[in-house]
Amino acid sequence: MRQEPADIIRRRASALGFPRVRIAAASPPPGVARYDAFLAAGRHGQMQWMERGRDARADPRRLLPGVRSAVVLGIDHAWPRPPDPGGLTGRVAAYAWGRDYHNLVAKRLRKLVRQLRDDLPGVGFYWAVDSRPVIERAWAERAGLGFIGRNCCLILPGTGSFLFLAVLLVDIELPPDPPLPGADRHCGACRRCLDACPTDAFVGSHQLDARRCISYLTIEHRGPIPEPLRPGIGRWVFGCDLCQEVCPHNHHPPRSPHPDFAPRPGRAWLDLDAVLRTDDADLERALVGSPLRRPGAVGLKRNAAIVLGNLGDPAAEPALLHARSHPDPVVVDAASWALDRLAPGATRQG
Ligand code: B12
Ligand code: SF4
Ligand code: SF4
Repeated sequence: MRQEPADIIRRRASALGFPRVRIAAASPPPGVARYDAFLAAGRHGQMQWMERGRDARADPRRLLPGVRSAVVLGIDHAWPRPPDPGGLTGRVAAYAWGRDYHNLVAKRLRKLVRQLRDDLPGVGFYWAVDSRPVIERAWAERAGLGFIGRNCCLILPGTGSFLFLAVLLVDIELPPDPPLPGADRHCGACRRCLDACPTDAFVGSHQLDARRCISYLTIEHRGPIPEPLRPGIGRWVFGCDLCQEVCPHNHHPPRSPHPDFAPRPGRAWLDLDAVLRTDDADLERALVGSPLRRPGAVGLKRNAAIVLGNLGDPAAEPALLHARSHPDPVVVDAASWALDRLAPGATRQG
């Protein structure tokens, strides 16, 4: 029996470890007005690439001429958080505990497209995960994979939001899936995420000012982190999960079927003393293949110093003094700030 293209795509995606597959019509592209408002308000901060990719997001024909459908893939990454080791450690957002999903998902998407080119000769594809100019959550919402919560995350009722998204644009028409039924598509009276954000990054429901978000500050932002925001960073040395952790949809996330996203030793809680004392090149080498590499050694050391300042433990003094002689002024600034916040009893040397 001849298989429909949508069935072939689902079957191939599932065999490659992507069982959550939903389809949306490509026209008109979703989310563009919200995206423009985000940029117009400057909420993207230093993420200039969001401006550069605006036109392709608004018109996906620039990515794939004749695009008719978008296939949205959801990839679960939830694993239980390893226990808090205490001491001079900082928290890492769950998505970064294992292998870098960018590499892993991109590799499988390339394979998927190769297989589909054989299965469906003449059909055009364009794949995207994270850094390519596609508004993934808006497509996922339209395809009925989940709904967008007040915390801006794509939430699957009964599963939660600890999942990555990827999109495959296709230049043939595929039967679209319906959006989730109305009753499943909203947060109701809940506002926990908005109240939980320690840096007041939410401008309102479904609206984030990235410039205040710990995830942006610790991963994307270059240079010193504005001082008034440093205390709110608390123990987050890379990314932040607070607005997801408080969400009732995330209380029992199913365990990811992908062992690559399981926490690697020492990656859910970073040893901050070691981060500050390790040579920059060695630190970056140790983080090859991990999302933790994104801020570079300087960014990670800056974050580590800020968390140590927030912990206030005098035991951090030697590592902070060491960081204060780092060649990059961003690390020196963060270390000096942190030294000033250590609990009384710490001896200031040097
Ligand atoms: C830039 C970016 C960031 C920025 C800005 C985030 C933001 N909220 O805008 C920063 C660095 C802060 C960030 C943080 C995080 N990110 Co991020 N990020 C992106 C990226 C590359 C672009 C997002 C974007 O375009 N933002 C601009 C705003 C305006 O767009 P948007 O939030 O996507 O919202 C659109 C739709 O949701 C829709 N929409 C919004 N609200 C509503 C409401 C209704 C009712 C409707 C119908 C539609 C709608 O319109 C919006 C604009 O078009 C995407 C990947 C991608 N290519 O899409 C990943 C992505 C959104 N991030 C992701 C993740 C995992 C995170 C973090 C959880 C990481 C962490 N733990 O630290 C946090 C979560 C912060 C948060 N609460 O949003 C995942 C989200 C998975 C999910 N389940 O939602 C994505 C999809 C990456 C991926 N491929 O998996 N991120
Ligand atoms: S990721 Fe953290 S800082 Fe960013 S909006 Fe959510 S709770 Fe706030
Ligand atoms: S915490 Fe509540 S308001 Fe926030 S996304 Fe989850 S259900 Fe919606």
